[in-house]
Amino acid sequence: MIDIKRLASSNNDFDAQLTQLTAWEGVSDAEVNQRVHDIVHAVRAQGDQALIEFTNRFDRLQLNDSSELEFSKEELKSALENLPEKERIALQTAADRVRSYHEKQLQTSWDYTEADGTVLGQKVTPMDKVGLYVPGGKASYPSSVLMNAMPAKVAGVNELIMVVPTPDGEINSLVLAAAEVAGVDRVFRLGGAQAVAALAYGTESVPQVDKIVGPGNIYVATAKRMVFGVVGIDMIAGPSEILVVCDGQTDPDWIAMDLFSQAEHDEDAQSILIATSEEYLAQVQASIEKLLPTMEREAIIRTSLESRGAFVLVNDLDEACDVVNKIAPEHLELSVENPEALLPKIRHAGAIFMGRYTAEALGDYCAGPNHVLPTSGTARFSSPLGVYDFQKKSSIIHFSADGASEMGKVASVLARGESLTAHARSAEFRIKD
Ligand code: HSO
Ligand code: ZN
Repeated sequence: MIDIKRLASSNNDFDAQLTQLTAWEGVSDAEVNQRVHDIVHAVRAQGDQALIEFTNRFDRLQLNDSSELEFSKEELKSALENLPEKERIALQTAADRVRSYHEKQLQTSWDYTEADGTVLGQKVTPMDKVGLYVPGGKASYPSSVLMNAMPAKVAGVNELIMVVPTPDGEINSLVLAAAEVAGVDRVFRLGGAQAVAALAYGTESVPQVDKIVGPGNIYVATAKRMVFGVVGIDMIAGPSEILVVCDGQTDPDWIAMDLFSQAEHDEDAQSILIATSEEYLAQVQASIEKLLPTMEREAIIRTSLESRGAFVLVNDLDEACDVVNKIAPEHLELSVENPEALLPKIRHAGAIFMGRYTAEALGDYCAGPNHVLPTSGTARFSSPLGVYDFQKKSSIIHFSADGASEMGKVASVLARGESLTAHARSAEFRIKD
């Protein structure tokens, strides 16, 4: 028997229950903060030497000198060449699709000319250097290497530097192969807070980057927060989430497995099903009971479903959309006959999977859109990782003599209102009599 929370929109305290269900506290810990602080400072002060020592201490990897911090170009190439053909083709197919999708996101420079000849515009440029953190161990996902690296490459980032811990010298060869397919320029055997510090400040061997992206454990997340401002960072991701809205017509086994697919990421992941009938919820419950014992990650899925999962009963699909907007899920599956009819009502979701055939898992690997998505309700104000995260803009202002004269008068009035005389006179010098 698996015990999943039941909520119903007809309950008086439904909103409060929903808030409680989805509440997620990003962990922050004073002791971790102190340790990360010490590591970051050691890397700043001692560079490569500190990296070698921390890598020895935390990853049990003895490096003789700093040249061993980096994988060679040959190691990256052969990781890809030595993959079984099936895996190589799958990786390349996924990379091609992710690239094509992201090419559509490229933002370009623009300008316009006013009647007096003044030109205003925006110039778009890629970042010079970007760092990509890739976790080691159980969360070392080659698909995430593609999803983080490809938008940066499409944006035109000059140098993409990846760090990945290799505990006891071990590396997942698919991760290296994915780096090669995505066009990552350099890969270092580094992890934890020390890797983030190296990317943020640079060492003798590791180049200083402009932005650091990629998921990591609490040490990595804490280090990223600490160096924010020196470099840019992406969002700090919470546990994975899936919210399925179903009209009761999809095979309940499919829905059960879709819920498992995110629950298997970790115990804190959140899988929620919204449906319009009690009978259908009972069918999915039966599918879960039947399928759970067949899962390799049974224990993780069970803990996730029992601690954070839920079945939500609503009166109709309109109401389901209201609930979706309140939750603002990372992944939303609209497992209904006519998802287009619901789409206009959905305002907050990281990625929307339309119709019964669109399993969220396809989006994790090869649909094309990014799988790095806003979690924990942050889809209310943020977007999937994209090319735009690696492009920045400069404003372009080019006044004609007439334009400078006209706007000089406006600026002068406003500057004097702020008692900033130099501003006022600078503008006034350009006013024609
Ligand atoms: N669903 C995860 C990404 C992922 N899934 C990687 C499988 N591998 C993001 O929420
Ligand atoms: Zn996933």
